Amino acid sequence: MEYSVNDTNGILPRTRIPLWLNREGLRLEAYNEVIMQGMPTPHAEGCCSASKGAFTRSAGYSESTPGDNLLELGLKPSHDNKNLPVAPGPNTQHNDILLPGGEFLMGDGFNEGYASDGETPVHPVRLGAFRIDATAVTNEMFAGFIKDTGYRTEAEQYGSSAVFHLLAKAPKDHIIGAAAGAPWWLNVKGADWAHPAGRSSDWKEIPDHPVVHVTHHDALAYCAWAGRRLPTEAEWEFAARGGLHDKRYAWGDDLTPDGQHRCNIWQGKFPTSNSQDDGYVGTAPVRSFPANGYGLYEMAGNVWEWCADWFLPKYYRNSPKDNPQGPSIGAGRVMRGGSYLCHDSYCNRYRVAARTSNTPDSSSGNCGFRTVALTS
Ligand SMILES: [Ca+2]
Ligand SMILES: [Ca+2]
Repeated sequence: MEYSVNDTNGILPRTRIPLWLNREGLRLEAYNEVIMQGMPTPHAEGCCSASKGAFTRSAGYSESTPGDNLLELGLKPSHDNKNLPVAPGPNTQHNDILLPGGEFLMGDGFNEGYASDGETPVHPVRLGAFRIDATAVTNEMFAGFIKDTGYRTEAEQYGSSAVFHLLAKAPKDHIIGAAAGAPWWLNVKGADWAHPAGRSSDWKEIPDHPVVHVTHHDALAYCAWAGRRLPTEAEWEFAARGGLHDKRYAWGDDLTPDGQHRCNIWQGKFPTSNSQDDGYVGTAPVRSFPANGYGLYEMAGNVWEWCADWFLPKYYRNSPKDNPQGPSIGAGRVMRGGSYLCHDSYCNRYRVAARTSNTPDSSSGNCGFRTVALTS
């Protein structure tokens, strides 16, 4: 069934629109005018993901509580995902790695982060042992969850999700808007985990790529089903550092040691020209790049990864030393590692200390997650 932009009002009442959309109306013209005539200067926010009021909200918005879908599954949405009921799926295979824990220095020791991200002060953190996935959760893994539960992701409920403009595979009239201030993000009807680039794409074409278009709520639902949890931000950074101390990246201080790409980010001129020197303009299959010292793949780049914590830029100023769990409140949930859209010129968040966030009901084509075992 085809829809035109004018039909949108007839479609949206049975969908939900993420909270980060606002009411300024559809902006298809933004796509036509800005994409075709040249992009505005990228800034440090819009490259990470489409959120924070990025898209426009259309008429027909229906208020409903994020997490409804969890309740339908019998899974209670929670600010503490460790409290979610354990309901292991029958075929979940998580190839995880036991990390010893211990004390490390968390935060940016190079003063290279964006001040608004709050990567400093560097502070000592002590963790117990934990088991973390070697890779991000893949499309095939997530499909097992969907098949077993019938869960509908929030992007499926909303009816659309954010796709980077060079990647969209959808009828033109599925492009229902572009993000204000970051028009390289298109709001694509029919984009969801199973259709990562839009309706004309299918996860089965890329089963070993990380799942994307999953909200924080969706990630928690998966974890509850799999009998696992999201890593805390501190666990994520400990894992990303791979046993190295005071290093910029998961493998050392040089972005491309010996001229070799160690992660999937952006080469070229963002957001219009990607030379794909690292081999990929969008997501890469997991295990495409060398593992870090702990045997963990793509901690940098490829897709952002949700963490359990709420995000507050000032959190490091007085966070506890032992096993910090994040602040009790925040505007969004922490995301770590950067994505295929990162480039040093505007978003160097593929460093191990880099952090950003998104609202827990936001989804995009460059954010997924990996999980941690409930017991080590
Ligand atoms: Ca790339
Ligand atoms: Ca990653």
